[in-house]
Amino acid sequence: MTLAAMESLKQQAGETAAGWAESGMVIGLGTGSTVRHAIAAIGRRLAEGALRDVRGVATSLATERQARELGIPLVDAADLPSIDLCIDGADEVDPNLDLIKGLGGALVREKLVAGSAVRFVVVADAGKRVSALGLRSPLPVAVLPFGWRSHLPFLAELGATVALRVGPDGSPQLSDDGLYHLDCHFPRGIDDPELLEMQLKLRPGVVDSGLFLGLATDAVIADENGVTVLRRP
Ligand code: DER
Repeated sequence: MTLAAMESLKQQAGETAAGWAESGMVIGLGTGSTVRHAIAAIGRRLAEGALRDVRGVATSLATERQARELGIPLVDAADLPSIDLCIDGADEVDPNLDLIKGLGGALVREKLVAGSAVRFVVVADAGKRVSALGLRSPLPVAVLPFGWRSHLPFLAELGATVALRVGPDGSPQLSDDGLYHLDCHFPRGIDDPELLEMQLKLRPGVVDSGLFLGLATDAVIADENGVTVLRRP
């Protein structure tokens, strides 16, 4: 598939989800190349007057910048209110709408915002669909830089091959919250995502994992034949 064709799928998914935004809503704005299209469409609808009194909660500095450029009013994240609708991309989507997220580097904020939302809509191209989590994407785990190497034997014990995420200059990439990401490859996929999530969350120094289990209510998936809307079974 060409880059332009892929971009068009992302646009269709993003714009479909943006159509669910209603006046007066507080909307969680995810991070990534698919949800950018949803944010752009919300900005357009606001500018045209088709939407009013919408406030956004940005999940990253990049999203905050985009929203400000489009004139989407933002809520101070410190006052995180209950969110009517959250729209975000994903790295993997399984048949239960459980997700792997975090390759975009914003999983901690994304999970907090998605977890505060009444409705969490995932937007993705069909290439993100998997039969089981971990088959295609590594699982990002966000950790404090302090003592980060101490997690390597623990993660290896859980079956992961781990890569510290680095920037173009080879130095560790810091998230907006000053965290490192350990990208965990599970060669045969993740057997028991709930158990793995619990093991990760109990580990001191681990801030959060890219497993988004039971959070998504809907998914908008685009492929060459158009857009499919899925609801959590
Ligand atoms: O969760 C993430 O960090 C992902 O990267 C996700 O947002 C998907 O991004 P994409 O739409 O750019 O593939």
